[in-house]
Amino acid sequence: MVEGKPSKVELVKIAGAYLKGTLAEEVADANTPQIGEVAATLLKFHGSYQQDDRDKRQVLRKEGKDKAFDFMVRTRIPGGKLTAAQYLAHDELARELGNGTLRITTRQEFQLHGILKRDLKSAIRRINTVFLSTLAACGDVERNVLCCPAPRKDDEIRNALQSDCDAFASHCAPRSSSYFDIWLDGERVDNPLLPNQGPSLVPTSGDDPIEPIYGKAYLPRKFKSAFALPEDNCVDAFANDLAFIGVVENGRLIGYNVAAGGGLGTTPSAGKTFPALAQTFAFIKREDCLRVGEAIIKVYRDLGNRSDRTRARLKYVIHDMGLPAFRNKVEEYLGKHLADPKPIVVREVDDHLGWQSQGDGKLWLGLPVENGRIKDAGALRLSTALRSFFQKYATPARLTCQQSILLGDIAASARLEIAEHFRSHGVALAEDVSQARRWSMACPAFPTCGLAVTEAERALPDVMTDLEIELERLGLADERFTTRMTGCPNGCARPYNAEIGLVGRSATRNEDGTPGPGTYTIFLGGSTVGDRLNSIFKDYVPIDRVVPELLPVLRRFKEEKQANESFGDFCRRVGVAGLADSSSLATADDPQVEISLQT
Ligand code: SRM
Ligand code: SF4
Repeated sequence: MVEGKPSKVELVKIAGAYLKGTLAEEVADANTPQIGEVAATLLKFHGSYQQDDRDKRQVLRKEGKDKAFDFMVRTRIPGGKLTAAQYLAHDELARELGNGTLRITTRQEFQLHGILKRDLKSAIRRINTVFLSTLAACGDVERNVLCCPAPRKDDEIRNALQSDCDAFASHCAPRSSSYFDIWLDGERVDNPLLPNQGPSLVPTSGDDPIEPIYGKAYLPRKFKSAFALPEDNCVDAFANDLAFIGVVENGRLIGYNVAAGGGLGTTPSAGKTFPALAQTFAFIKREDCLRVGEAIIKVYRDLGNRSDRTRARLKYVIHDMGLPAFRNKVEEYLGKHLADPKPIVVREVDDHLGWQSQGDGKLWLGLPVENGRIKDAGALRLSTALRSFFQKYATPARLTCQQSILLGDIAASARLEIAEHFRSHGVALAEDVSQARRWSMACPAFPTCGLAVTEAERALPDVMTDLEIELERLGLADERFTTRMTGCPNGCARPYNAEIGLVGRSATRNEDGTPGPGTYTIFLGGSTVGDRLNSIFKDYVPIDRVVPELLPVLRRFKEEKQANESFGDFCRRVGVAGLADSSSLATADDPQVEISLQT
């Protein structure tokens, strides 16, 4: 354990007496639109962040007014599994209490934005009435547990994977009663996602009677887990603190290779921080999943850095002590030896979009949702289309880690009608979207995220339009590669293992004082399956220069790529230094490249 003065957040957690603090009183106080810093820290564990509208910040400041405070509310949805009623409840909340939009996150959850303090309790309560929960969607605990969401009814392996995910999520949910006391007036909704009150499976002397897994100070920082299959790493397992990679023998899921220590957040100015991918260190049987997961969480609980939050993730524990010593520690907590990992390779990723067979005679439709934002805007009426779809068909759905939605249980006879329904609302189906856009993602950034330095969600669509034009011209429109943009280095859209990562670098301002698009670091050379970090190609690139900077590299890829070589693999083979010379391949008939060579 790293010795040192506990950070402010550690003191808040201890004083908060199991996530209670003065949260209930501050939320109920009708005299202010915001809550204090201490209560806001505890609120995160309950699934909500206090934010303010950053588009309005500058103007309000000039007028001598306070920030326009509101709240983001995140719903925990293990494996992204939803019913139609749960979807419709969120849709209603977004329109009645939020900013009218709903956001699918990179971790299979929903976020509501723009909830006012006076509506916060009602929003959280209403989410619970449809048997979902916001508890532990944020905060220093196990977050939403990811799982391949494909609703294949005839696939025993996926069904087993999804059921292990559900059990793990329930086992790791915090057990204190504060959540129910504050938001549900003490009532415990009969919710399958709420904490399993069973005993600790790996008891340690440090166990707390109320929170046996976490203890009174909870974890040093957030903790993220995922369940994946080698042939389908759609959850981006290696970006997680803990990854269970399914091992299949004779058509049965017999267990998991366990990987630990993934995490992408970094502060470029602090050399001690870095993105890392999870490293595989053991094989476990399926039945040991909860015990091993709990042991790993407890090792982290006890050894994680509680004085410096920038170095508090599990990846730093493993980096500092080494993987073999970490494995020994986990074995010590478990009280038994772990087997070596099986020789399996994570080799593919499926976004599950388009029309697909469920294996029970029905279909699912995987609908791409650009950057996860469900909204009505101009000709796009996605929000209306999804609402009327769920009202009419009442089918279940799944959220993906690529910020999209799978609509399940569709009769083959309804296929044409449903395709027409979405298209008539301006919604593109998977086959209408370019490969480049389909495999792109952006985090929310402005105006909601308090940490954003640049645009992301609002900027990426135009970048993709420019990129699509160039890819078409180069004859590369069918290439599949991942492009991920974030508004700061925290990595919420997982840019550091993408084939093209665009990470917000420095802020700019528009003429009216609102935040401008900013400049970006371009990273190249991650892999499609997410098992490799990328490298910096160019830094401080203004948004309108992103595509011109990429163009010479794409041209060279077109000329020099080897058979079946992906864009990420090509960039890795040539190396960023070699790629930087690619501009010599630019031609004069390329107007964008001319500009880039002139300046
Ligand atoms: Fe994230 C903080 C949004 C996935 C790494 N993330 C935030 C906050 C809460 C900003 C804040 O602290 O004030 C953002 C809220 C913005 C808003 O307005 O909604 C935010 N993160 C998101 C989401 C919504 C992005 C998205 O495009 O979907 C994702 C929500 C996932 C969920 O449902 O739980 C989201 N965040 C991620 C991921 C990707 C993942 O987990 O697969 C990462 C990288 C993996 C990792 O954890 O390292 C990620 N978010 C961070 C970090 C950096 C953590 C670190 O170790 O340094 C922060 C900053 C922090 O925690 O202090 C952060
Ligand atoms: Fe906010 Fe940065 Fe995360 Fe984007 S990457 S949501 S800007 S914290």
